[in-house]
Amino acid sequence: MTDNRQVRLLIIGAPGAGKGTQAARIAERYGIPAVSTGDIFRANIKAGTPLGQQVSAIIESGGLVPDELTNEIVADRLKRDDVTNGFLLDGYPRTVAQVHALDAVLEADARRLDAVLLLEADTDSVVSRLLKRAEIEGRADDTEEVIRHRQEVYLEQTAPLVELFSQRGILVAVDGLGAVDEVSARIFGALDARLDARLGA
Ligand code: B4P
Repeated sequence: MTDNRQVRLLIIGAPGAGKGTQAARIAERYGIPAVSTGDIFRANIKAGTPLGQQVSAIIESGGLVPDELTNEIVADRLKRDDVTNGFLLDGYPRTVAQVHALDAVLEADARRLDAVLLLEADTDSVVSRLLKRAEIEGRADDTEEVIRHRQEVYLEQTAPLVELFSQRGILVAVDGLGAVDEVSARIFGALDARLDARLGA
């Protein structure tokens, strides 16, 4: 198994694919912190920090925060002590430029990714999930128009990363449809197998 070993993961998928939901569970299973760029931005918006003021309009419109800013935040976050034994990045990288920035940060410390988890879900399912969340949480970027725009941004800017990680041989694709527990069970099965193979268990 993967106990006492460093585990570095990414979770990637369309908005609403269940990244945040599953990230918390994966982080608990492997004893690593989940780092969500979306959560970092939302916390800053809520606290009214200069960063929050800078990004709130972008997030409300469903666009991406500029790479330079996002890369700097993640690079700083990955210097903290709690990621020494691994991490799960949720919602980052989202562009090819962010992949290159992450590569540079990891290479500087001779760190490498163990697996990139792709959570697959069709557009209709993710849109309906997000509309449901809108009723419960009232997130500013969960209106139908913005949700549709976020899906387009994902297809244009983030979906191409799937091929890139596949070429690197670290992509693990899992069906994100079904009950949350079912999806978690699929993820754990797929990740355990990948990590054990990679870490030589
Ligand atoms: P995120 O916070 O990453 O938002 P998201 O893509 O919508 O994912 P989220 O985690 O919230 O949703 P999830 O799929 O878990 O980003 C928000 C914004 O921040 C972006 O639009 C962008 O502006 C900015 N940003 C973030 N990272 C950036 C970056 N790297 N570069 C530039 N800008 C960046 O879940 C959705 C819903 O589905 C939930 O309500 C959940 O309860 C439900 N759900 C989950 N699993 C389910 C299941 N199995 N069945 C039914 N419902 C389920």
